[in-house]
Amino acid sequence: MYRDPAIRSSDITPESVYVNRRALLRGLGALGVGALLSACGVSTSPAQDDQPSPAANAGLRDELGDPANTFAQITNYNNFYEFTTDKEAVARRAANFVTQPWTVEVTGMVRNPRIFAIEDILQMFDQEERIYRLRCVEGWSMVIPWQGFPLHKLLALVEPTAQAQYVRFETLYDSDQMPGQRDRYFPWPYAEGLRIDEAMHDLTILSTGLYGRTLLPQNGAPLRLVVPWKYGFKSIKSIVKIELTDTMPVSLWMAVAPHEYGFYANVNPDVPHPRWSQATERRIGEMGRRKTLPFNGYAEQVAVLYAGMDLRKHY
Ligand SMILES: Nc1nc2c(c(=O)[nH]1)N[C@H]1C(S)=C(S)[C@@H](COP(=O)(O)O)O[C@H]1N2
Ligand SMILES: [Mo]
Repeated sequence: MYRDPAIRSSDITPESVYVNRRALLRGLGALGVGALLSACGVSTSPAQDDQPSPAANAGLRDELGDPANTFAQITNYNNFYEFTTDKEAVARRAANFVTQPWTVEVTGMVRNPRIFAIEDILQMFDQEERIYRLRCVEGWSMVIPWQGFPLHKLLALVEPTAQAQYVRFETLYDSDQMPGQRDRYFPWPYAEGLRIDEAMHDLTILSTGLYGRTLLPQNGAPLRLVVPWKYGFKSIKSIVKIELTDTMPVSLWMAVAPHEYGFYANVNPDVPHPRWSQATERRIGEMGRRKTLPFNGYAEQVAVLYAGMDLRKHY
């Protein structure tokens, strides 16, 4: 179980810095002078890693009014099996993960296959803030203020062909850096997939940071997927390859336990995991449990994608 570390007084200032920085960025957006400022040498790119981390949650809430989890919670309770299956040890084990240089290959059924350097990705797409709930299939959840950009913006650049019906994502394979990949039980590298309409949905983002800071290794640096209406395992970390295809991708979890983890993995309180109920969840930092919402609270935006589908069959 995660325990909140004691808050030091030295952590108080950074919170106000973060809030002020957000206000500044909002102001810039409203005035549309972001480009002008860049030309003047004022950077609007994500903060560097030497910036102190926010102390509490900077007063942030999601659209349902739920307060954001703290930076400490989000960066010290993680699932990233490439490093360890111990959620509270991922941060330490991943600390020296090398994310530079880093490239992302976007290929398959596209007109313009392309290899992006991570610097290009950061520079080409405006980094938006998206405060999303993350619901792990294990029954815990958090609220995370991501920075990132919609996946559809990247896909538009490579121009998927008419045959492309799915998108497949792959994590880096490097068992020297990721000792968990020596565990022969799993078919590494970690892979995930989305239907093309899910991938094109505006809620689906590629994230590059959170709380105004560059993504840390434990959260999937330098680039990870975030699909907020699906169980957390769909939000694949440290992506090196994105492939457009006409065949439904087999994710790592589908390969390991197909009866427990399906392709869709939409958050659904009415469909229990074979070994536990999905009706409730434990929000990290809260006592007790809260009710799990259909599509993790995003039904209004995404239920239409699954009209006419039997969501018990397509779990
Ligand atoms: N490559 C990779 N991506 C992954 C995982 C993983 O083990 N390896 N775990 C998934 C699971 S189960 C969850 S709940 C989320 C957790 O993201 P977070 O640690 O940033 O909260 O990452 C997902 N992405
Ligand atoms: Mo998860």
